[in-house]
Amino acid sequence: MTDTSPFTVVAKEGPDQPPVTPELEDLYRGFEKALLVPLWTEIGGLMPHQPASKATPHLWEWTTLVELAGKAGELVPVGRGGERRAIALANPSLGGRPYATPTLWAAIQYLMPGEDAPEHRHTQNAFRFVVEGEGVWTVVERDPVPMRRGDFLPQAGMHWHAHHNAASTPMAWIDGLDIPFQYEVESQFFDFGRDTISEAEHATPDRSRAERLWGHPGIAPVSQLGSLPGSPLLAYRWVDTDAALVDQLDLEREGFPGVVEPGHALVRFTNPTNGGDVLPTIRTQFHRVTPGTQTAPRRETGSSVYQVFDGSGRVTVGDHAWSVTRGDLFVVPSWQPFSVVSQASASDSDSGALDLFQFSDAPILERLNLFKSTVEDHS
Ligand code: GTQ
Ligand code: FE2
Repeated sequence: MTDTSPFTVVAKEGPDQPPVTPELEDLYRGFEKALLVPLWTEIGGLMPHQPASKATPHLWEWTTLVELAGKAGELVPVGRGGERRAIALANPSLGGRPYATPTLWAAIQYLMPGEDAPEHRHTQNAFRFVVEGEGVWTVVERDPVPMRRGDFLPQAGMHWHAHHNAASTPMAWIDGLDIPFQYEVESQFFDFGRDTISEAEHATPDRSRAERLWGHPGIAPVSQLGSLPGSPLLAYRWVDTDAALVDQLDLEREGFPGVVEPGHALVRFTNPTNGGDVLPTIRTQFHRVTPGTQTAPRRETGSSVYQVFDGSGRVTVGDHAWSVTRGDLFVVPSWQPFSVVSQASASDSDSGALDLFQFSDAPILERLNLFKSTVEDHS
């Protein structure tokens, strides 16, 4: 490397490569000085024959996350500046960045009894998903929305939001955001809101105003019609998700279509204004795999993060495999084959099936005509 260049142009060996002469070396040093890289030399993995993700398949156990988040609850206050007691999953091969995948942020967030996370807004699209507990209300555009086990709560970019814990116990949940994607394309804006929300916003209604307006299946408020890029429905409740999955599997038993493959119900959370994904950059889905079922290995461009909501099983991603149980989170990098085996659970609190919450960057890839998926045969 020369004194001025941050990189080295390395001659490649091969029949179609020029002989490495002193003149060629001079040319390459000239490229370095001028900050130029010729395509015919060793650039390294820039145009692979198929996606070769930098991310590694990885599993984070929920028990570990909750234990560490609980300690943070005792030691680290939540307030302006830090903004959130959120602890991000850092993929082991993404250079120490707090990224679960090259595009997706996944974090456990934790609020102690009575605590408030201050109001702010940002271009990053976000959601919350609750695997256990209740007592926190997320306040989006001054609308308090209760959060309970199984609930999915999207919150599109640039909406003001704060959270408060009205219960006498701590609460943990997961956040998914497009932070790494927006960091990469440099599109972020962020504003502080009020340090403390009003007394009225500390209310603890059973349903949000958003649900009263938008939470009726197939029915929309006429004065609000028109396609919105993010879902105006701020909570998708567990009773509804569970009923959709139960019905899909019942229909399969009765011989009617619905399931994505035998023993595997799959539903997507959609935006009631246009039927598309709930967030412009993030797709969210829920899987139920009946005990004994093995899913066919599937590859997709783009990356996913999964959280086990219920049940237990064995997950295979590329050449990694793990036994998983409630709350565990794992990453499926681009184009890595992914399959699960649902195992009958010994725990009484589990329903028996393996329930998986999934989020991915599929809307980005689809919009750019880069989404591709294949299912492999298995027997
Ligand atoms: O709850 O507002 O995990 O702004 C990361 C950034 C949560 C939030 C995160 C955020 C939030
Ligand atoms: Fe936020």
